[in-house]
Amino acid sequence: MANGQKKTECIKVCPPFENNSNGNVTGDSLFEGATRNLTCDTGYSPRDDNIIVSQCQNGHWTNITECVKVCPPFENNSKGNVTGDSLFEGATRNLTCDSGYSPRDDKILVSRCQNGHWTNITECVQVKDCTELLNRDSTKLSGVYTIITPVTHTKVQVFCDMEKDGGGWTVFQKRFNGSEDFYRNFSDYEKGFGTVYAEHWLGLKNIYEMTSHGSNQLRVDIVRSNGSSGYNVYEGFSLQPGTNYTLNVGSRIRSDGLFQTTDSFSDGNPNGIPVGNAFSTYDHDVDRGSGTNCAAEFKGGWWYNNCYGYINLNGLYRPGQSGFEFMTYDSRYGLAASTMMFKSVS
Ligand SMILES: [Ca+2]
Repeated sequence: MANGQKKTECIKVCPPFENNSNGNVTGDSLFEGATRNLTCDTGYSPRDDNIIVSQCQNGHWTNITECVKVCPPFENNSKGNVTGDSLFEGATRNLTCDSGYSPRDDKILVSRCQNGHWTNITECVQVKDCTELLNRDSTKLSGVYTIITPVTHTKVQVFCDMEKDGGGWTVFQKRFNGSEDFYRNFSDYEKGFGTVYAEHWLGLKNIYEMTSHGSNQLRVDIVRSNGSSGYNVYEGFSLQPGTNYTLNVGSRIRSDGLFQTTDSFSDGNPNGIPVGNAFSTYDHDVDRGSGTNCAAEFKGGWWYNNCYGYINLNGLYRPGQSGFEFMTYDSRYGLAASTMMFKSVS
């Protein structure tokens, strides 16, 4: 038996393999180099997708992952989109919200599958104004955004000023070059006109809705034809429900660069203050002048009294010219620019 005489050596064998409780490990040999394959039960998947084979090395089994629960199919967010395919441990889901919606918690945009459960992912919620947008994401810049009005849930594009005076301001009137005609009928003033990228009026309906909850500040900025500027900030800004869009404005809380006499919203010429008045246009005369059509006479749409003191911000655009029918705020001289905007403070 010189031929075929074998000399057998003793080698370490691996211990019997412990079956995974939520799956099955196959393979018989316990010798060096033997392998074990992991198959997980339905509803379970390998914790580490890449480790499903174990090998017997020097008497030890190399790591084999355990079977863990797979995550349930992810419920798509109704106001956004959740992307990601795998349901395995460690899989991720990314949330993108539709226009007009924003993550409830701005910091949670990714969910991860852990032990059969998705970690928290935030939901998409409606954003009703620029203040909310900035509150959810303090890095937002000034520009055009889509919001959803809180009453009729209408998608509206707005210009947000995210820098001035703490930011979060929703602009509802902007004039700076006379490109947009502001001598318009009631329907136009109710629904809005112009473009948020340039001169515009946001619309009484939208302003009413967006200021109908909580407390809002009003800020008015003007620039005169000589380049000087000024502003007022008031508390308690809103429009009353109904078709008259009656103006509510509270106390002036900040002001700069304006003539002393020009707190015209509340304590100017008593026959001229706009607070408490309905909104009039030439075809919708609900002002306090019984014998006059203020909007027609002074060429604007406004909360005319009988008819106005100084403020005629939607009057004709004639910078530097003197006249009652011009776009004025603190004098009889036509302004070069104006911005009206509100901010939620509740
Ligand atoms: Ca009248």
